[in-house]
Amino acid sequence: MNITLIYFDFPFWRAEVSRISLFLSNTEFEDKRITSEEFQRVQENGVLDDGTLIPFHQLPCLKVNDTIIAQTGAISRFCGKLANLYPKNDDLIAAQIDQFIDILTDITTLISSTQVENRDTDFLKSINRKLFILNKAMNKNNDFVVKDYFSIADIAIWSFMCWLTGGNIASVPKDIAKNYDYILRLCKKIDNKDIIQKWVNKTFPKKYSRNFY
Ligand SMILES: N[C@@H](CCC(=O)N[C@@H](CS)C(=O)NCC(=O)O)C(=O)O
Repeated sequence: MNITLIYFDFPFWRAEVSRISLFLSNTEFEDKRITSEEFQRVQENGVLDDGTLIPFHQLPCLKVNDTIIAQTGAISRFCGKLANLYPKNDDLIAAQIDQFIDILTDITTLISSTQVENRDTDFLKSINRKLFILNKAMNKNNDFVVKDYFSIADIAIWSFMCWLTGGNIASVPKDIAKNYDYILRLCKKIDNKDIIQKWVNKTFPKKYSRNFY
């Protein structure tokens, strides 16, 4: 299989879940990172400068041989299966994993759809409400969010929280996770995995801080 993951040169969860799945599964892939200038053209025309079709004019996109796949969830599930981070034959586990990917999408949309100048205390309250709900929905007794199944949902939550606590989102304080025990516990666990450390050392920008501790 010839695989190319297309996104920006930034460790955002929408792409990281799939990049890490491919890395963890030892699947060779091209980690194609485009500039914001090229992305402006993609938004307009739906093609990369090299002619690759970007069907919904959005990123991430995955190219597998001659087939292009769009949408974070679809791409994550495909790559997750290659890494045994998503089940091939267990619909119930799969659905439980999906629900966590989907709530991260909801929170991401909540943030990205709010203009920086409109981020007041209600904005922060609504983010905290979502984190409170996510924390409450997490499994208290098991190692990972879905029972003992290490999955793309764990990597997605960790990566999402890297972004959320990184100090780069206007009006979101770095210590926003401090009251959410289960989220923090999971993030520390994922952060301490050798494979994650390897990936972080290999690809993360030096100044990209994570605040789980
Ligand atoms: N529903 C898409 C949303 C992806 C998305 O919003 N990507 C952003 C970059 S992080 C984007 O392409 N924004 C431009 C646009 O939506 O036109 C997914 O789940 O992948």
